Amino acid sequence: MKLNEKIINDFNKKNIDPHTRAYEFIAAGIKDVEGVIKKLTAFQIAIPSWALGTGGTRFGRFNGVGEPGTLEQKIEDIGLLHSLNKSSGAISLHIPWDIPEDANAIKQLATSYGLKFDAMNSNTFQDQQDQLNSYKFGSLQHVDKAVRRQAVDHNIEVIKHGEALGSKSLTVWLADGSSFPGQLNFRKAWQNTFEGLQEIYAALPQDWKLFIEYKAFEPNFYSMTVGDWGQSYLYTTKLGPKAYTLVDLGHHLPNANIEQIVSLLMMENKLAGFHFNDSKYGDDDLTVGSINPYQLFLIFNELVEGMDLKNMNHATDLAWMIDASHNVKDPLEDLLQSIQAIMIAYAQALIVDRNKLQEAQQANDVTYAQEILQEAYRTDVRPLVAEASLRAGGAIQPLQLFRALNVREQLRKERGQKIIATGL
Ligand SMILES: [Mn+2]
Repeated sequence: MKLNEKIINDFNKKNIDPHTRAYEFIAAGIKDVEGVIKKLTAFQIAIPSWALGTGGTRFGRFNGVGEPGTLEQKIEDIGLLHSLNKSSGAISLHIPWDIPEDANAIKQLATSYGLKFDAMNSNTFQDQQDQLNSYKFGSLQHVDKAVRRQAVDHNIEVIKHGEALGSKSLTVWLADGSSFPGQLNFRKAWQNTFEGLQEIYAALPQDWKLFIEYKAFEPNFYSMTVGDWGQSYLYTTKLGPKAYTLVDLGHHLPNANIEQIVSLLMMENKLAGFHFNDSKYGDDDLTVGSINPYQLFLIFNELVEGMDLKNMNHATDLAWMIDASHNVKDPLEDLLQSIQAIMIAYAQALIVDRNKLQEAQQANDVTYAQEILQEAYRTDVRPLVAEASLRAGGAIQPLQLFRALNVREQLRKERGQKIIATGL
């Protein structure tokens, strides 16, 4: 399903008056509102191919309807999201779930929707059909060299698929670890993993980056071989300048200070970027901003401060992606909500008065420092996000338009009731 400009323009025309009133009200109080809008317009968040279908839990999965059954349909869905909000102009693929039969045709299709290929993702956490060796006891960490070889070769194959599509990075997330004390020699597991990562790193094209994602627990429950940012940082530092640490918001132990982690990784030029989601208890993969929007704002506050300090391009110098799972909501509606939440947190971070914050910090004025952050956080910046979308050709209210057009019903008619998208 493709939206034409007229549908979006008609919708915007109908809703323009209240928007203009709200926008002018907030714009009057912001120093460089045009600069803020420009940055919001440039900011793009990649959608992973596996987030377009209904996710499951280990207890069950309740099918959605009209889900994308092919890579082409996944691209079509992200194209639809992008036409609605103009902020989701990239797709992140997962191998082997998304192996393109004809890379050029897939590339052309994505370009026709204005989409780029973000990081490629390898999969050594499941066994595929006809796979020679099992990953039951890990992949790169495995005690058996043949399993490690297979995992390294798979990652190199993923790089090749990515090269054909114009991707520039590989994300490695390992489920490796142990579930019981005594199961694993930690040092040997670390060394084996490092050796594998070195081989993968050596296979990177000149202009590629390697992202090492960490996770505190699950599927292994006693130890994870890349369990926290320290372990990831150890790998990425030893590997070299093309290796970076990737932060997934749901991959920490409860109450971890993620904004501090982000700040320090940026200080060391080792932050790859983000997998956005939200959580209350663990790796819940909930809609971004649905549980803890203040944390999301504080993270963006550190990101903006750190990126500006290093003269980085907010939109392109770090990798931005959603990594969520949708068990009870329509995946596309959920993604629209997530993107909106990210844009809101980013806009709030952009309007923090950094000079005043620095003054307050230098003066040990704790109350005022806190006030400055909360002033930005408590500002309703939704009209700024809507204005950015409007100027880029998107909808003022993407979710409302999605509903008004009855998109899911259209997709059900086109694709059918029981298509199961590949993914988790
Ligand atoms: Mn992730």
